[in-house]
Amino acid sequence: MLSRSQVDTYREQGAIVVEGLADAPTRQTMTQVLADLVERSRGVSQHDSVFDLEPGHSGAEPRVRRIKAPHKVHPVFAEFMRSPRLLQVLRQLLGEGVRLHGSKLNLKAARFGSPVEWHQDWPFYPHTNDDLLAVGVMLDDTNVENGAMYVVPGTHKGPTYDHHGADGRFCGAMDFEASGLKIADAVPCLGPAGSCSFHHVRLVHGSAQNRSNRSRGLLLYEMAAADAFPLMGIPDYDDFRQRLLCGSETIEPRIVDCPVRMPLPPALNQGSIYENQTSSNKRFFGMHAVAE
Ligand SMILES: O=C(O)CCC(=O)C(=O)O
Repeated sequence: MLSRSQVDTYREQGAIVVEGLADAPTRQTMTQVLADLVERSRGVSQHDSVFDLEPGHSGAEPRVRRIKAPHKVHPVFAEFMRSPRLLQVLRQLLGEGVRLHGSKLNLKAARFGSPVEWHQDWPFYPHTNDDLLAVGVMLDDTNVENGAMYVVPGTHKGPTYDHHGADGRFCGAMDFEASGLKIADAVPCLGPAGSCSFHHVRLVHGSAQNRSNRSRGLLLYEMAAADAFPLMGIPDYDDFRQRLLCGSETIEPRIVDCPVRMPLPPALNQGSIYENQTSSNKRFFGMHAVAE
């Protein structure tokens, strides 16, 4: 359960980190499942519905950037998102009804784990109201060296930035330098393994390449208030209903006036944020060679 001051910090700054939400057995199972999946990726040569591959991936040297929709890949990821401890926190931040929008697991492996360029999640999946957030379950001790996610506090109350690059297509990345935001205001979400970050859907965030010798797994669940309906539509209503984690179903969306930019025309490179961002013409973080 969050304290009053943690809830206030989330409302004012748009992000909090809560230590100890995922216990050691859960984390160890997740880490083992992940290692098994990376092993399985030896037989995969292209991005598919489970694997987003790092540049340089091969059967001999498997390099996985992301596991897509991990809650569909292994029960440990589906069980944690329904755990009473997590749901209690989510109810405090989003209200009684909470629905999973999606999940992903960004591996950020030691030495080569890719950066995620600055962005807001909101333009990827705008809804009728902005009571949405992402939970980031830290699978490893997370610090600046192994590629912690940075957030810019307060930006969840500001504009929705242009994520459309130079050619006018959605590219999932904003131009940080043009935004007027200051890098000195960005703060890392740090914590021991098992901590969870909670960041508002409109908060500006991003993370650098992992140039350290330690991995940085971040399991992300995108969560929405049950009365937030996706503006891009509901392709499968049964699936939508099954993703309700707590509270009651409603067909009456709550509509709130917030700045929206639709992810249209769609990104040239579909599949994941990493793929979307390859068409961005501005790189803040970029990839760096790391000496052996
Ligand atoms: O993995 C990270 O550091 C950031 C992830 C993120 O923002 C995303 O995947 O949308």
